[in-house]
Amino acid sequence: MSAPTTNQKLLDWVAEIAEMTTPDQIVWCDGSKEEYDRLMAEMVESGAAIKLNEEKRPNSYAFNSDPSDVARVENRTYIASVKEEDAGPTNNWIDPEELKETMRGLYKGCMKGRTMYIIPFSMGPVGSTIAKNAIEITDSAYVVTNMHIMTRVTPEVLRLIEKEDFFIPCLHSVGAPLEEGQKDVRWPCAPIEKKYIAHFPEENLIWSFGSGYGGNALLGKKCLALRIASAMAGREGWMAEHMLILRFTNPEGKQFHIAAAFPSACGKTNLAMLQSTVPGWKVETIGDDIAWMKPGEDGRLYAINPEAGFFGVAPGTSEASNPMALAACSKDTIFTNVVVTEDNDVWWEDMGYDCPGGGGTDWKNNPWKQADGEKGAHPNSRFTAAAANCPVVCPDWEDPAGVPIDIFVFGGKRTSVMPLVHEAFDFEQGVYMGATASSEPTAAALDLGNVSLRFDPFAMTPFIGYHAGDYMQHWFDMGEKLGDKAPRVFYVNWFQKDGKKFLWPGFGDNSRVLKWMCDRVEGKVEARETPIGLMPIDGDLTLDGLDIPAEDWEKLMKVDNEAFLNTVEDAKAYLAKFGDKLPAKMNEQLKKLEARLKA
Ligand code: O2Y
Ligand code: MN
Repeated sequence: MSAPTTNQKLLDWVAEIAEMTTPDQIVWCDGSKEEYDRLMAEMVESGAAIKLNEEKRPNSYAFNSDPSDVARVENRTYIASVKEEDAGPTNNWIDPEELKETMRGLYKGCMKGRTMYIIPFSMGPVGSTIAKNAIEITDSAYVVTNMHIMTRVTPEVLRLIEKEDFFIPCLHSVGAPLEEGQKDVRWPCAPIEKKYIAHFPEENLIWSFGSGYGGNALLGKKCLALRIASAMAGREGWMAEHMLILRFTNPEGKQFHIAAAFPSACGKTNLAMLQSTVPGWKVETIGDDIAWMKPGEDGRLYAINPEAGFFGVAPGTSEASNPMALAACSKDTIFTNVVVTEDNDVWWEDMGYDCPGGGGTDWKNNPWKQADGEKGAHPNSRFTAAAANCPVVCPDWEDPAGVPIDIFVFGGKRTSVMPLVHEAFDFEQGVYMGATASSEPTAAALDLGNVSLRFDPFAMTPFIGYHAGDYMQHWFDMGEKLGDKAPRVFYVNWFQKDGKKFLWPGFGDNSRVLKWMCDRVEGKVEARETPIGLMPIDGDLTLDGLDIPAEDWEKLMKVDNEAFLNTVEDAKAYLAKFGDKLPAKMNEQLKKLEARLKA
């Protein structure tokens, strides 16, 4: 196949990688439906993919990964900056030259017996000034088909690369060469000690080896759109954040755009597709995971979703929790590590109904019966679904200009202490809130004696491609640049409990909290000052139709100064690890908060 580009940088890179990895053949991908169908047909033929029931789940496929390759591998993920101090305390660091030498050894001949696919893709609407063009080289057809859904794969990207002479190179191999006559396995990958997810931020370069799964292999997502992009954004004055983006429209048609960051298992995808329970208010989805944001000519912050699909967690997705995500994966979807039912549909735990027929084939590809009590789907099983198939996607979700962000929301999972919602007095306090977002330790962490809070600044801990202290400073700098056009900042906690009972109903009723935020932005409601921030005056956050006892509401809105001071102590201990890279403004915020709590 002749190369469909004249860009010498790209041609040289492809030649260098082909020489190192020695694939049997090279295929330049075009992102067409024909390409997708052909690769899927080949994978069904080889036994890697299962074609699902066309009547129940049109144009959809299921895959089972190797049991050792089921999630992102943070302990094998590296930020190989030239200087160790530039990676900071939240990242694994190896000297870039040393890492390249090790990885070159692994890449040598690693595509033998396989096809090398070259995927031109755009993160963001093609040609948007906020988007980036990239090339992923991979030896996995599963990766190619997932990239078709998660990114924009098109030869137009090659034209842009020719014009701009710039692309972000992403190299991926499953790390499992095939000897002459050797039969392939269903899910090739390398053992854990050979897996490397490597980022070279100064070179905008990604090298991934040994895993075929999700964020380790679909390199546009966490590797490019967060780790490399956050480093680029820090240098260039924009933002790459682990945030959903939604539009909330009031009955008069006024639109508010909200970007929200939550650690995993806080219902981010559910919030992005929320069904509002506030009469006349409507949520539409722009993205469920990542936001790229740049100041526009009017001085406001404009956001795009760099992705084109959702790589959502299947278990727990149900008509009750997220009907819109279910609808998005009703067709044209790739499922990974779910149960395939007897009639070739899919099922997972907490889908809202028992497995039809009582069983099927589990994520390990074994016969499985629900009644036996073992889980059928892996807890990190996924659906890869097109955003365009989500019934509540914004009609203009692909507007290359992006949407102006009015509100940032941060959150964590706390069963007490942190009230339902509070607003920052100003953007700088908002940065403090994002930087100290925290959750209570899981039962497993408690077992290990890890009793203090788990901090996850901006829900970005595993995704900041440089020093987290510099990243916090970048947030302050963006606030200064945006001035009075900066988004307002809020902190929410949906998870307060009384014993086993959640105090707040959550799900669609979270729209009530979002409405209060919008009313604040519009200046429709005042707020009461508390030591931690601004909070709703009773009656302003609508509870109509909810059955929340007065004492529960009191707990949801309570600020316990003593208890909050313990949170501040935990924050201080956590932030100490940033040393002199901790922005002075963070210390200022800590002091001010402490003083307000002690007053
Ligand atoms: O385990 C993986 O590879 C997927 S991780 C993921 C996928 C979609 C959205 N967010 C995440 C995450 O880890 O934040
Ligand atoms: Mn995520």
